[in-house]
Amino acid sequence: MGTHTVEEIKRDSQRLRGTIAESLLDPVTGAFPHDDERLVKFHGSYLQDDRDLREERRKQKLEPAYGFMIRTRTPGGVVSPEQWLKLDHVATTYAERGLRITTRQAFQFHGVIKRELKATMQAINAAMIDTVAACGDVNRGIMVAANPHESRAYAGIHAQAAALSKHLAPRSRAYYEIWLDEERVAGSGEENEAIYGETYLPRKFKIGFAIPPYNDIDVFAQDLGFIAIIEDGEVVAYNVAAGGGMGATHGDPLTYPRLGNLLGSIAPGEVTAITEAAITTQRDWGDRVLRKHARLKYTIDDRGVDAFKHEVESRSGITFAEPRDYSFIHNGDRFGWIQGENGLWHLTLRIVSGRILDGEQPHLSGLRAIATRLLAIDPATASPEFRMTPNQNLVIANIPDGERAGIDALVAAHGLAAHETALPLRRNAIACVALPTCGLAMAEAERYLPDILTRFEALLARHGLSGQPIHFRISGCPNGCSRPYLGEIALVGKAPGRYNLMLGGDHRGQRLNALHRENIDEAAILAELDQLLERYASERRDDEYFGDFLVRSGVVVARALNLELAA
Ligand code: SRM
Ligand code: SF4
Repeated sequence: MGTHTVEEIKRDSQRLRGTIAESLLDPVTGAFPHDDERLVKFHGSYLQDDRDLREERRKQKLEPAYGFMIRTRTPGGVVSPEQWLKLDHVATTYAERGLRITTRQAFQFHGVIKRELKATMQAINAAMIDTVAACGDVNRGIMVAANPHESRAYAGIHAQAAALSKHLAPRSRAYYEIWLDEERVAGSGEENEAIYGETYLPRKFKIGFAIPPYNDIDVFAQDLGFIAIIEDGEVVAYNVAAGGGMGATHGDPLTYPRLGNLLGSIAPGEVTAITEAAITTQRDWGDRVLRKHARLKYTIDDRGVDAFKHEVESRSGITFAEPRDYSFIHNGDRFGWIQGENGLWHLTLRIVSGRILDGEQPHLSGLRAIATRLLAIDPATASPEFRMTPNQNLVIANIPDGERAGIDALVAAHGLAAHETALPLRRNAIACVALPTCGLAMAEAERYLPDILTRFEALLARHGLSGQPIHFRISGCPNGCSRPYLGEIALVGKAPGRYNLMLGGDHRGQRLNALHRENIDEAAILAELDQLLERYASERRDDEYFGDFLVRSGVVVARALNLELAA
């Protein structure tokens, strides 16, 4: 029997069921058969194996050390203290390597064995969090700026994103039947996938809401990005951008990172209709033959921005207005305590690569202690919550003034104060997961980040640049999960210990960087940067960022956002 294509698997899956329930019961292997492996992604889980152990297991004639990754659907990355404690329990009971905050404000658990997969899904659900559509050819986790300041507008935008996430979730009951033992109700008509149809989307689809002047969500890297226009604390409109994406394949010019195009502005009440129109256009126009070419960015390049915009207008019955004025100042996080307009306080902590473990420092225990303390806050005074940021950091939000000292003490006692001690380079760096779990990794990223940063810091110190907030991003392969093509400096994995050196992104997420040196090792990377930092130290203008300097001085030709409007 030949391998089925993903389109066939989706079509024949009985609304994403396949034979997952049966495969779970097969005691012979820790894996899933091919088709179920594809389908389980729609339920928020990936089959992986520990790549550190692959060779040894092969020699011992054992099957690979299989484990499942599970990703939550948490719009805007918000969880309550109660939910935090339950997710901590899931991590310590079923997973390896703790809790992992992702670049799209979700949690991932790694290394869950097949025998415990169902119990883990149930434990996550007990926290009132599901994993439906966290992966797969559907709308993924919706991002929301982790804005600690604009509290009133933030609350409204978060509620809008959460409602949109629910609206765009598949109607299939497969998740509830397989993982939560819901009875199947035949012919109830509940499962009509009016938005997706029986083969869902050609590829994943990503949505994000930005709140200027911060572009922490990298709105131009989203398939569909909404930029909130706020007046007197209220959202009065959204600018809409479409066709962003990062993924590429080495050596394949058909694939490339791309910044979204600004289509125009809409009223806040028009978000759902515009989103549905964009998604159904991509459903009908997207490439269903070549998966590498199936993201919205390629559909838009193939058909033209104008054609896409007009189709969305015609399907939604909404005409885009001129975009409203906005400006971004940066795409990182603001660390430390910030007071919101509502008088409550928000503390942003630096979490390196989003990995929360009891390792060298007891970070998992520390956040457990903080969550427990937040539970004791009188709900009449505040509703504290955790907010994961798009840069893999963590906001402890909505804290009354009187609680700050207690939280600071817990932060200090558990080694969670890197936001105060780390240099800007280290505070802002992002790494994707890569080895040992990611099956696509060609080189290290998360595990290499601390060391490469130490070497970069030595270079910066040598040139008197230690305080410079240079944005550095590293990915273990060109798929771009850490959004590396927006970094001022980025390393994109090519082979073990070898990377493409990309240079010239900006600080606002509005300019793609460019390939500077291909397939080089650490020594060559450091030598190249040493030279460029020397020039930067002596030739830069006042307050000029490194990426801007590299572009101005012609070291790289980088592509800035095309702000020309579609007709
Ligand atoms: Fe990603 C695939 C991890 C954000 C582009 N991504 C993967 C997989 C599932 C590998 C696989 O297919 O077998 C990785 C699992 C690794 C592991 O062991 O956990 C993976 N992606 C991640 C996360 C966890 C990275 C992180 O360090 O935080 C992020 C989870 C986000 C979430 O919560 O939903 C993550 N991935 C992204 C982003 C960033 C974003 O969305 O803002 C991108 C670039 C934006 C984009 O989509 O264009 C991204 N991931 C990809 C791609 C390339 C897609 C493409 O269009 O070509 C793949 C490969 C694929 O889909 O075939 C991929
Ligand atoms: Fe894996 Fe590549 Fe994504 Fe990194 S960028 S998590 S190596 S798919």
